[in-house]
Amino acid sequence: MILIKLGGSVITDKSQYRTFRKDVMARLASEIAQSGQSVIVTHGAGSFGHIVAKKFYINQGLIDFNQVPAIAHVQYDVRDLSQMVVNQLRAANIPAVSVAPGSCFVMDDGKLIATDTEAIRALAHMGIMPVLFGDVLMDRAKGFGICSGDQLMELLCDIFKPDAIVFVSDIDGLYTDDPKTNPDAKLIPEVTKKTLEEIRTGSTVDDVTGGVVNKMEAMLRMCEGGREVALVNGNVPGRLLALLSGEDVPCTMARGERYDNQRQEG
Ligand code: IP8
Repeated sequence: MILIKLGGSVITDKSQYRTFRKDVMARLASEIAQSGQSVIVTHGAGSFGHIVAKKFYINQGLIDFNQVPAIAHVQYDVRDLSQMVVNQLRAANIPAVSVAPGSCFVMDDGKLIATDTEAIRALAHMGIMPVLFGDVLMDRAKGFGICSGDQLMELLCDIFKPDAIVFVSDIDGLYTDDPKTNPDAKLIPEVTKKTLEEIRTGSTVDDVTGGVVNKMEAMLRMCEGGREVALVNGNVPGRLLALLSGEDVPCTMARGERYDNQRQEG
């Protein structure tokens, strides 16, 4: 099974409030369907989440009660986006259902507490793809906070122990510098904990849950046991399908140590 996160920067226009990139989502859904792989999709919030969340500093937790209507506002918008995502998956003949993390999980000081995952497991067992997404969650310590799609990927990784993980983004992978501002920036094909420490890059648009480096850190945590975790460009038609089909494509691959290597070294 392969876990895929569709980044908000691919499925929405992050600079325009509530702009769904329907054609891109339809193409990605069809690439997933054509691959024939068993897949679970999670998605980011893009301009359905980050713009209002930033305006009302929702990731800082409860500061004043003017934030409260904004919580409901963001939750409404990201649920709307998720229905649009699911619509395109279903149009590609993938039985999928949106599962709102803010309605079934809480956080504790920013840490996701997902005690009851039975429904998610049962859906997948039944052949229905549970589609989770970046959302506003209630937080035991801070009142509320933001749970990113990347945090949910780590949860799903624990639940489903996937064979591989793919992060679909709007760039070819991790670069030595920001490729949007530095034409000499070079794509890094493989990243380890060590190479990541040497890299400094950032997102060019406002993002309340961090940029590429944060994503890479999450990816490195998930490649335990030798699992491959890829960051690939979803804006290039056919690239996701090629990756899922085992072809060599431009991307950044995070590779962890295999347990057997670790044992040999130890
Ligand atoms: O787009 C953020 O999720 P992400 C969720 O995966 C909100 O970082 C509500 C901004």
